[in-house]
Amino acid sequence: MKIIHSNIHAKHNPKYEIYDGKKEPYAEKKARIESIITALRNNNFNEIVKPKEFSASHITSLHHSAYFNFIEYRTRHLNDEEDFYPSYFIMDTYTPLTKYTFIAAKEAVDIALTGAELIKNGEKYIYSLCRPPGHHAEKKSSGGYCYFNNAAIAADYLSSFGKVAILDIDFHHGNGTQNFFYERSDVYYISIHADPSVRFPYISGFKNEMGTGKGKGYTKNYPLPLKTSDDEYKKTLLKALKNIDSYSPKFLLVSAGFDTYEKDPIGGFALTKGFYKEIGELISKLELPTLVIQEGGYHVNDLGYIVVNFLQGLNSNL
Ligand code: Q9C
Ligand code: ZN
Repeated sequence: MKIIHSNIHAKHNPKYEIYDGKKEPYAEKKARIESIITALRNNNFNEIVKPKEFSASHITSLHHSAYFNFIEYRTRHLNDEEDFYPSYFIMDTYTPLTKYTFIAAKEAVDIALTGAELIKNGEKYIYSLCRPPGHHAEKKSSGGYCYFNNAAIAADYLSSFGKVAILDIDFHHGNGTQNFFYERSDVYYISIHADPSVRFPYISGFKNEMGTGKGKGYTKNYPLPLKTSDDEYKKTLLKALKNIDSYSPKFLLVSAGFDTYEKDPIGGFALTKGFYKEIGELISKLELPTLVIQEGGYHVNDLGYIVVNFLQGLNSNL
């Protein structure tokens, strides 16, 4: 199984997120990716390859060009140590710009698109190790540590070659991804996440959001209460997998966040380390070409182990 990775992300290194007016240390740290890469190397995942460079038109066919230009040009003139909190094009105060945010966010999109192209060309499983994450990024706003929507851009690319299902298993609802495809039937968005009335993003991910117009019925949300256990989560996952199977997509994209882990510092579910292998196995039963895109997951020490478990579960079907 090929893993798409580069080191550019490490240059994007904000110091703080602002929550309720208070500065807190930035949870979406570069050490997350270092934990994952170390665990992959220690467990014989050795096919780690660099991304190709894709045209920015893949980004601007989903994101507004004024938003894209703003991220590119506004970051150019920042100093090395400067964190800039924009007053435009943002949905929250967790997502500052640094001098290197644009290049890191563009690289994360290239990592996702490189994976998508390999899947299009016949690979069964690819893991795109994106950072910064993407699923909260909307047409014209950043939010929740996300700038460009890696998963949505990859899904849009794949949709030219067949129907795509996106299974979003991050702890938080992927408001950005949902919005991009809310009126489309060629990309089915399905998410399992914490009840948005008590957790970020607060504005979307409720059960009654099911798509509109041509997209009616092609968005599905499974909000779950805090403290959800392995068993309860599994019941919901099985329903979601059944929904995906009935849609008969050509490709599956998994927006893989691991902040559902019981010890995650910003999550709130009770999933245990070992359960991620089973999640991978259950997904592999769909027998679909599957692009795994990295989203959240903030327990730096255990993150690598969790990802390895998940990918081993997915691979168990090969
Ligand atoms: N001070 C992703 O998982 N809320 N984004 C943090 C803690 C922001 C999560 C509050 C959560 C954003 C990709
Ligand atoms: Zn998350």
